[in-house]
Amino acid sequence: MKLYMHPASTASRPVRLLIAEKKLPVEEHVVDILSGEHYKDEYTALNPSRQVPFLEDGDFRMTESSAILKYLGSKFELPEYPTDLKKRARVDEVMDWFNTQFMRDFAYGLLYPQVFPHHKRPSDEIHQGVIAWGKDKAQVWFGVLDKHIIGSKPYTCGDSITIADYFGGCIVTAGELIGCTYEGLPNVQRWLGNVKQLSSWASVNEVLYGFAASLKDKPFARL
Ligand SMILES: N[C@@H](CCC(=O)N[C@@H](CS)C(=O)NCC(=O)O)C(=O)O
Repeated sequence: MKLYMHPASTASRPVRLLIAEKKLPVEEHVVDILSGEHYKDEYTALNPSRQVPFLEDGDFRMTESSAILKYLGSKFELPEYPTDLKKRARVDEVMDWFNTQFMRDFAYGLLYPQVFPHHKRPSDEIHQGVIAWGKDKAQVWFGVLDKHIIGSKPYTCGDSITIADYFGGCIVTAGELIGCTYEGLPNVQRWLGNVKQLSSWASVNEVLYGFAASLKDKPFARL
C-alpha cells in the first residue's frame, strides 16, 4: 500500500499517525504541495482533486482522510474502528462532525486564511470578515466539543482511543499554528493531552511544530 501525503497537511497527519502507531504496511510518498507538485500531470492523473492524502492499495485508489482512516481501520480490523454497530456509528458521527461544520469554520474560516497565502481573499475587508466569521462560529463548535462531545470522557467516543480522536486531534492541533492553547476549554485540553500520549505523536507532527515555531510571534486572531 502507498500513501501520498505531505507531513504538514492537516488531512494527512491523522492517516500517518494511524499508520505509524499501528505499524501498518503502508509506504509513504511525499507530494510537495508547497511547490505545487500536486498540480503536475503525474499526480493529477492519480487524484484530479489535487489534494493529499491519497491511498493506493493495489489497483484500489481512494481520497478523503476520514474515509482512508475507516478503510485502514476495517482492513486491519483495528480496535480504533470498532465493529459493534452503535460504537462504530458513534465514531462515524464524531468524524463527520469534525469534517463538516468544525472543519469549515475552524480550519477554512479562522486558520487557513491566516497562514496560507493561497487562502487570501480579494480585499482586506472580505479577508477579515472571513476570519471573524470563522472565529465566531469556531467558538461555538469548541464549546460543543468541550462540553458535549468530550465531556468527562478521556476520548471523544468513550474510554478508548478511536480513529475519531486521530482525526479530530490532528484538526484541533492545527490551531497551534496560530497559537491556540485552548485555555477555558478544560476537556479539550485534557483530551489533547491524552491523544498526544501516542508514541508516534512527536515524530509524525515534527513538521507541523516546525511550521508553528516559524509563525510563533505573528499576531493571529485566535480562540
Ligand atoms: N477533504 C479532504 C481534504 C484534503 C485537503 O484539504 N488536503 C490539503 C492539505 S491538508 C491539500 O492537499 N491542499 C492542496 C492545496 O490546497 O492546493 C480530506 O480530508 O482528505
